[in-house]
Amino acid sequence: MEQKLKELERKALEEVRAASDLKELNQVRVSYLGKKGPITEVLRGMGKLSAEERPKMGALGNMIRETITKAIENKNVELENEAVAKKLEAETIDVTLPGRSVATGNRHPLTKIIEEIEDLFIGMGYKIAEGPEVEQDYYNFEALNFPKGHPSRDMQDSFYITEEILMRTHTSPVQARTMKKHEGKGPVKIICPGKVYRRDNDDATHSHQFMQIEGLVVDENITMGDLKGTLEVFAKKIFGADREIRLRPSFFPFTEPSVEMDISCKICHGEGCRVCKQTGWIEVLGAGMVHPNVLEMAGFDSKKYTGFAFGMGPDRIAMLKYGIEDIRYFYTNDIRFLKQFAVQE
Ligand code: 2U9
Repeated sequence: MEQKLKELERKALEEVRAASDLKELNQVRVSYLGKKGPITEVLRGMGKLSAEERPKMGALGNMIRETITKAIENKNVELENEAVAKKLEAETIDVTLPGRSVATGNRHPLTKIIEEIEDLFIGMGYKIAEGPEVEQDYYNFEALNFPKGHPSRDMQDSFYITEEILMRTHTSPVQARTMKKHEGKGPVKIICPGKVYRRDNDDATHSHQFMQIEGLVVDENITMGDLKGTLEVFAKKIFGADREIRLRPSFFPFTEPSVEMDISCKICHGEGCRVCKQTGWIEVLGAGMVHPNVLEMAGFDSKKYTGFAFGMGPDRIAMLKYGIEDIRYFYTNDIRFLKQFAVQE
């Protein structure tokens, strides 16, 4: 019996040593120390032993059980430590690795240019005014000195909803509405950005929907000098301090006199080159003194009040500033085009 017990001890200790994880170790514990295990089985035969041998074998059995229990406990600690070490190793984080960059978007080039222009005029005391894109014929044309049936209407064909309702062809109706709200009292000093619509065939320089920013100042003693000074500040801020401006006579129904503003060509500085079509100048915007008819229709006394107005297309401004060749790039949302404006965000 002694031999059988010692043999069991040897085998059990060997199996404990060989256990590679906690599950296997538990199996060893159950198979050797359980109630139906081989040690109990061997000790059951003690009845056949002499009275002298019996307590000896009982004590040996208990000692072996204890030895195996201790060995299992030690192995348990060893395996647990191993498992923790393995887990720690697997989960090690290299804090020196560079982080993954978060993909961010950027403002649309038109939004950028519009916000830049807005900031400039806000700095000069202007307020931003907005209005509906679906507009009444009255505010889009009539109030701006385009009478019904007048040839001046031919310059701006629109998309009509009904005979009297259309997609606005410019942001000028916002100025007309704002002036009316002032009930004949100045000053009015506003900047009106927004989308406008024209019945045009799309090509590199035309789009049936584009952006406009128009400005309007109405007060006593406003002169053409105020207009010229304002436009000069605008041109130098947006295109660079080294650019010159010039005003050429023009015609708009809502202004009299009307002008167009050019800036000196940045490539040839006025000498004449391919970019400026040999003129030395590049056309940027239109402007003028508010027509007395427009002042009167909006409820202002044209003997007491004068005003200036200007209008520009941010699409054209952005094309000139960033050297963009085709207006359609703004509206087709090719990510490769848009991503180029992510700098300085
Ligand atoms: C009111 C009175 C006057 C706004 C003006 C222009 C000249 C002009 C065009 C430039 C290019 C628009 O984007 S574009 O096609 N605009 O040339 N706009 S003066 O004059 C106004 C507006 C409203 C009540």
